[in-house]
Amino acid sequence: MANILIATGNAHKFQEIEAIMGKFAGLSLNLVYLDKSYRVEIVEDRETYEDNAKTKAEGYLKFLEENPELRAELNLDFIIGEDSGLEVECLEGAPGLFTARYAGENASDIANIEKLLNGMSLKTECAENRRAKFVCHACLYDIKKNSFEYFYGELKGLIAEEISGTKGFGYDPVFIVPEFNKTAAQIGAEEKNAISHRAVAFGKVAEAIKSSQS
Ligand code: ITT
Repeated sequence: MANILIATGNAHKFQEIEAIMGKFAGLSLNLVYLDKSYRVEIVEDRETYEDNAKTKAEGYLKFLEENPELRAELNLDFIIGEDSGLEVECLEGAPGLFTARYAGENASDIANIEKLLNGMSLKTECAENRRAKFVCHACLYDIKKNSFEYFYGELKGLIAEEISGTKGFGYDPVFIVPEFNKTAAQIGAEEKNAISHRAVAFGKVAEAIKSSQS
């Protein structure tokens, strides 16, 4: 059994990662989530997704070093940081690294979506090209080896002109998944978790953990 802390404060991400890794054959995992009540402070100010993902893993490690009882109780083997984002072609890759805070620090999902749709409606290129992708970078910190490894996944799609669907989180209500011709908020969690950027990256993480155990 591997004990793994997912270094995120986003409960939706954690649920998806749990569903994705939980289904991985031949792996026995205990995934841990520290909700917002733990108040782990992370400053996400790096210039790449990889560095931000590493910063999250290191930030949670530091938090556990300051809380030795919790650290002993969790008895972790790995800490995984994840940084993800949305890149829209006609906006030259924006919102990119700023995806979570596109409409400002602590912006709601709906405020971020509105900023995106308004920005796209003002750009002529966006009338013809609504291609976009979700990207996911995971940083696997192996506590015993004191090593960091990086894994990547992406999901290509299109930005809808309006919101549809109530499932998922973040930009899902405007992200059309071509395979289903529906937004990621209209398809079920099971469908999303089979093909998403997070599913691809965390499938690779699961493979790496599996091979480190054998
Ligand atoms: P942590 O840093 O605590 O993990 P966060 O939500 O701030 O949580 P990120 O910094 O990685 O995470 O921001 C990624 C943002 O990209 C996220 O808040 C969503 O708005 C968006 N996003 C990422 N994956 C998504 C998905 O599967 N569906 C919809 N939006 C997604």
